Amino acid sequence: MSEQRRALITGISGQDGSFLAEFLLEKGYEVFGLVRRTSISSLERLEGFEDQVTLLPGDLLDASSLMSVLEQAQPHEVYNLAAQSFVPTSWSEPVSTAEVTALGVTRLLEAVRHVCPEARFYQASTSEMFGQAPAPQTEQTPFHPRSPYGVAKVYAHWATVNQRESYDRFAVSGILFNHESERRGQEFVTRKISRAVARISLGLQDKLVLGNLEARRDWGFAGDYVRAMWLMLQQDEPEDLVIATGVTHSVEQFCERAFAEVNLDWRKHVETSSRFCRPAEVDQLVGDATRARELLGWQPELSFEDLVRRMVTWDLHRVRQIEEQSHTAAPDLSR
Ligand code: NAP
Ligand code: F7E
Repeated sequence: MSEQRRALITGISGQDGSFLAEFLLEKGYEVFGLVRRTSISSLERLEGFEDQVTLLPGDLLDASSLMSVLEQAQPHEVYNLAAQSFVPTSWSEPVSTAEVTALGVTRLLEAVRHVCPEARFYQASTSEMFGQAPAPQTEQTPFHPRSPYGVAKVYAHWATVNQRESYDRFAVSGILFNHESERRGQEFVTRKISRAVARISLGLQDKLVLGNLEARRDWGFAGDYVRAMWLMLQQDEPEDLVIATGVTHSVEQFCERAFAEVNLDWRKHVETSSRFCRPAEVDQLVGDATRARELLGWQPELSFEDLVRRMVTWDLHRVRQIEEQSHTAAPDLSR
């Protein structure tokens, strides 16, 4: 019988980490996750399968913790999904973003090289590296990042390529376009909209304030994208690939579709404020994932319309649940 495959996921508590962990468990992997210490648990997204993964304490800021985690897990595959991933925060905290999202990758690459050099390495690169570059963007499109986050990711991307070229290692970078789900952080625009739509339709709020409604993104479903990450590490030769749907929509179109799910007119509820606009914007992203389709046989399964429906449906359910709990909570009679 062949040895059970072991995978280490950094960023396991995030949106993608949770989907990837579930995916790898279904494939029969032993899954390890690097988690940093937080004052309140950040493991909500692992609900239902937390006991099936081994969580190990560590931080991309701390090289010795990375060595220790790798020694314990002895992984065949390392998926580096950890990052400061919210673009606006990268302007308010550019140095800490670079420490985690850029230098953190060098710390991890070096730790893997010393502890388990045979492990295959996946780096979570992003369409934000293309920034201002004309669409559609392919593997050949030159990078022109528009935020400290994008700049940090370009460093991390080249650090990964350089390890492959310097040490003949299996290290790849997946250039993933925006992917969303009901597990998306609430500050990202899609989730901000789906949650507000649920609350507005249940009479809990009236307005949703957004920034630039004209920005266009190539939005896919996170569950489809983690499959591509895994496929990239199963190839004979390492290759960096663009993963995208090839379809782009504006923030306004996302609003229109999401409000339509609950039969509301988005124009009556959405306002804009410069508070949510960025010092430099990425106007339009559309990925061309032809190479991934050819090489991996990968293509997205969930359409834009189904993604919006899925997110709004889940938020309606969740908001109702929270409301019910707050009404049925037993009164505190102890004082
Ligand atoms: P996410 O939900 O923001 O998750 C980020 C993860 O990184 C969390 O688990 C977070 O842990 C962890 N983390 C942050 N700082 C860390 C540190 N110093 N040490 C260890 N862990 C740390 O992001 P996501 O949407 O799942 O994205 C996963 C990766 O793909 C990120 O690298 C992101 O930049 C990249 N990416 C995302 C997209 C997208 O559309 N989602 C597209 C392209 C690339 P806590 O729970 O403790 O905060
Ligand atoms: O913004 C516009 C905003 O924050 C999308 C991360 O996962 O994907 C994500 O980065 C667009 C931008 O995602 C609001 O200006 C308008 O044009 O949801 P977002 P992002 O910046 O594209 C990439 C691929 C990553 O790698 C990142 O880690 O929506 N927008 N009004 C708004 N955005 C937000 N957050 N909030 C607004 O009110």
